[in-house]
Amino acid sequence: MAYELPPLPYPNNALEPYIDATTMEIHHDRHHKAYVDNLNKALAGNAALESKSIDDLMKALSSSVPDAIKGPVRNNGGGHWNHSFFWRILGPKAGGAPTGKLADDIKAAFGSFDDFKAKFEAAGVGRFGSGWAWLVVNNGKLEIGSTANQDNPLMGKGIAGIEGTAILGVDVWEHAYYLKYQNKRADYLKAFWNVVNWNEVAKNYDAAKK
Ligand code: MN3
Repeated sequence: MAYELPPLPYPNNALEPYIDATTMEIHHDRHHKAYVDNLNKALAGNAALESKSIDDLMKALSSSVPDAIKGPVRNNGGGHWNHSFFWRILGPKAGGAPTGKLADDIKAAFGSFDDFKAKFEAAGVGRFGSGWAWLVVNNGKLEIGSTANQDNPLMGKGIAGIEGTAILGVDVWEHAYYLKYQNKRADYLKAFWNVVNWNEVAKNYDAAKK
């Protein structure tokens, strides 16, 4: 069973004015689609890997994916997982601040919500080239990190440099922001907070803590 491009859970223009409709259309319909297509090409004929969920494929990257296709699976499988995750933690009429246990634990871990945002933005700005910034639950604790290219925490520390369960992430590839923000990645990251779907992040947090 081949991997499939999930539909965006809202219209292309739903995140305006913070993320523009053209960026969303190209990002989902072309970039994400290309990761899915190239992942399927890389796995063609390997029924055992093709039948895994994308989560399990990421976790199996270091142990079960043959060296001959490890590079393409890392890049394109990572691209598929990361973008599928990203669309869900964004939303229209979103933003604001988390509530409840997640809000309390962010405050305990980082000092305040504003301190957390500053540290998360710094992780995104500080990632040289293309990659992602993440908020993960690692051994029950909230941590901020970043990965290069399409790596993600599920791949494990040996590959991605960080580990844990991602509950929030932001794409800092230029394709995610260049049309509207040009070279100003920091401005894009500040605008990102207006479209974070904290209900979904809280669900991710609850699941990660189980
Ligand atoms: Mn992207």
